[in-house]
Amino acid sequence: MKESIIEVQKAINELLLDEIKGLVQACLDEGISPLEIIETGISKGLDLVGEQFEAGTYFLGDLVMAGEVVKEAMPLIESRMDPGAAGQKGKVILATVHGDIHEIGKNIVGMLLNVNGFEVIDLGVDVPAEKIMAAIQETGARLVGLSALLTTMVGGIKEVIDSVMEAGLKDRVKIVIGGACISEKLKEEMGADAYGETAIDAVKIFDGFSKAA
Ligand code: B12
Repeated sequence: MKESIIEVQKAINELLLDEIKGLVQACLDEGISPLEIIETGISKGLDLVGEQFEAGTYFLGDLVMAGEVVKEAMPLIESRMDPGAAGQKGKVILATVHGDIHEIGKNIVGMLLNVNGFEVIDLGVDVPAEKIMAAIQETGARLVGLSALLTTMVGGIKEVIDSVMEAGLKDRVKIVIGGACISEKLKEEMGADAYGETAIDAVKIFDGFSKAA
């Protein structure tokens, strides 16, 4: 792995707010793709932060700071992504489930969907099922992406799926789930239409559904 991308990982792990932009810029100058910076630099750096939190060497304030460090870098990365043909592949409603305020992964998924030609309706974090249902009804979107990182909050996914079923929309609306605590097994248990491990998977899955629609 290139030294410059390891520097990005380290800067996230060490919460270096003032240095992150310069380090990301160095990666871009070396020709490292925005996607590689996200997947290998930023996400891996956040995994290291998570490990320190689990080990008890980092606390909640450090997690907050890690989020801020990533936010500092994202506009620069986003500015280097090829803009897609706006919205032509259809609308995707995105949300982090009720009770969960993790947004970085969802935002990356949204950014990639956007540059790949989807119109993204981002409802934000801690979104209750009713709000997601209302958005489905109002916008006519047939694709929904739900993000969840907290094991204790995955019930929020089931609530959305049950609401879609109750409204008689299960055949029309496809629900794709992802986030660090989600698995293929959980997807089966919840009755979601697909599970994507990464943001790149998310694009492939939504592409498939939009072609089939
Ligand atoms: C940063 C962080 C925070 C920040 C988030 C800041 C922000 N603005 O988002 C803050 C401070 C809010 C936070 C809070 C908490 N956190 Co936290 N957090 C993290 C950390 C370190 C990184 C998360 C992250 O952004 N990862 C990087 C992104 C890119 O990864 P990702 O979200 O998984 O997304 C990728 C894929 O999953 C996928 N994806 C994501 N969404 C979707 C959606 C779809 C549709 C698809 C297809 C794909 C997809 O694509 C993305 C890119 O490839 C993780 C550790 C970790 N390794 O995940 C802990 C972690 C998730 N947090 C954890 C915990 C426990 C908490 C707290 C409960 C701590 C506390 N005691 O209060 C609170 C909960 C607050 C709440 N109600 O939500 C635990 C969760 C354990 C569990 N399984 O339940 C973790 C795993 C840390 C740990 N190892 O213990 N956290």
